[in-house]
Amino acid sequence: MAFALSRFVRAKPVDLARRTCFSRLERFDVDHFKAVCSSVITTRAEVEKYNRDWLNAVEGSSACVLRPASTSEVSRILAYCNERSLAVVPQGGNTGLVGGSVPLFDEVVLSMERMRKTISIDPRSGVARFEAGAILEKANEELAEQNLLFPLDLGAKGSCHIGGNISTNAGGLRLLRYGNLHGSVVGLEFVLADGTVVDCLSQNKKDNTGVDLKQLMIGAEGILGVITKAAVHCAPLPGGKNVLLVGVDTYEDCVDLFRAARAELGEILSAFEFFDSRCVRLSAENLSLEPPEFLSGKFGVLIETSGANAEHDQEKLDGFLANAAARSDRLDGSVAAGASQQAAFWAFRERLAEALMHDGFCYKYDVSVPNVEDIYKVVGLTDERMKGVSGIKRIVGYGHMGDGNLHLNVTSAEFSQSIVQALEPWLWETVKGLGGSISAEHGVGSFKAGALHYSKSAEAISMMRALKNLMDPKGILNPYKVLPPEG
Ligand code: FAD
Ligand code: 2HG
Ligand code: ZN
Repeated sequence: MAFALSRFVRAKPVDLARRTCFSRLERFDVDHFKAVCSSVITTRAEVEKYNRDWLNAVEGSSACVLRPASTSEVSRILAYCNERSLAVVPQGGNTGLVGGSVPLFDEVVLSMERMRKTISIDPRSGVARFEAGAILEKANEELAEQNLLFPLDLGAKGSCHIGGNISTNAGGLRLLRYGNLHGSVVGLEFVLADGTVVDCLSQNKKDNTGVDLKQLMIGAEGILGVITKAAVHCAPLPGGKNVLLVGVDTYEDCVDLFRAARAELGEILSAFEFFDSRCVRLSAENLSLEPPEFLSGKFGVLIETSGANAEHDQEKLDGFLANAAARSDRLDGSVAAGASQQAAFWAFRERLAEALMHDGFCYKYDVSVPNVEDIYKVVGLTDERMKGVSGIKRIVGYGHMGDGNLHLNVTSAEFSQSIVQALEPWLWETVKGLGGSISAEHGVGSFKAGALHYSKSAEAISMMRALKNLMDPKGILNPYKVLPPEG
């Protein structure tokens, strides 16, 4: 079956060629899939959405989507693909932002969307088990009925899968409170490229029996195996929540506020997010979100507290606000009155990714630096760098301040290779110079595979390659992603 050229070439370097070691899909392959998998899609119109990523930056030309309903179906599919050397892209909710969840050429798509059950919730231990395709938001609603909370929240919650979250080691809006998934995932079941099912689905919070294999799968972006089930240690559902939105003049003011919030709000601080004044304008222009007066022309800071005792939290928050007012008269903001205003405040931060897409094309960068003071430097340096580059609509910066994580976004009406060339590898070098990482939380995917060496040593990359060869010797799982091309 011939494959068409991608319409969107952002992620695919012009010189990236389809690997000739992979077989092309034949009619008899589809017939075999129909015998081992309960849902096989091959009609062009239906396959289309699985070929295109959320950013509209990459479009593959797969002719076949497999939607297994059980681990044994996944196992039989992979055993066959391995035998036939057919390349496979595992796909969750397809909300990934690094061109990792869609084919680049004609890879078969293995969508986990029909494996979406909550298997069990244990309200005593807080451990819940899910199939990999469980949707984050839906899982959280079921957990809330048992007074539990999934230890991850992000803007894509309505579509992303728990298996996708784990495969990208997603960070999200409350990492500073609940830590990352390497800590809260207690067990996984996964399937290797040759169809072997590896059962590490422990429900124990502590389990030091040998090498912790599940950790290899967390953040592996589908290159080492397919996650089919997960056991996650969930947090108690907080009894009360406060959301505070503040406008400040400078980035340094954001840092000062962050330091004070950490010290004075302590264990009840559940989010500390910042966004620059350009983001406020972006939300107004592209989403018609009318900003409160105190955000106009300012950096926005969103602070969330949550805890078991609403009265105690309120007391702490009042103390923090009184101290903040005494320290600075340049601070203005508001505490949300009730759930609907809390959601409205969150929208200024949570809907930025969506807002950017209305500009046309979005060049999305997700970097981290060790020192919180340095986060916004990257935006200033980018402004300088991009002066004179034509076609740019806007450059904005926002992120998860508590995690040293900047989301730097540049937009233009249409994709432009010269904008990419002005940004890369310059940005990777800049971030490396600050001691940071070229991917804080979105992963590497196909966008950053060639830049991995900016954040990982040659020895580390060769160990990653050795693991890949061990777990997927024919390289059929998510080829062209994460690892740089050999040589
Ligand atoms: P997909 O996009 O389908 O896949 C992502 C990667 O995981 C791919 O490489 C895929 O091959 C692999 N994969 C998926 N499922 C499996 C599986 N079962 N087994 C093996 N490999 C698999 N990320 C953050 O870290 N923090 C945020 O705050 C955040 N906010 C976001 C907000 C929006 C609006 C959007 C669109 C994205 C956001 N993201 C964020 C990106 C984030 O990576 C994803 O939203 C999410 O974690 C991916 O889940 P998914 O199910 O959509 O996976
Ligand atoms: C967020 O924090 C997501 O909102 C998306 O990680 C980041 O849009 C982005 O760049
Ligand atoms: Zn983020």
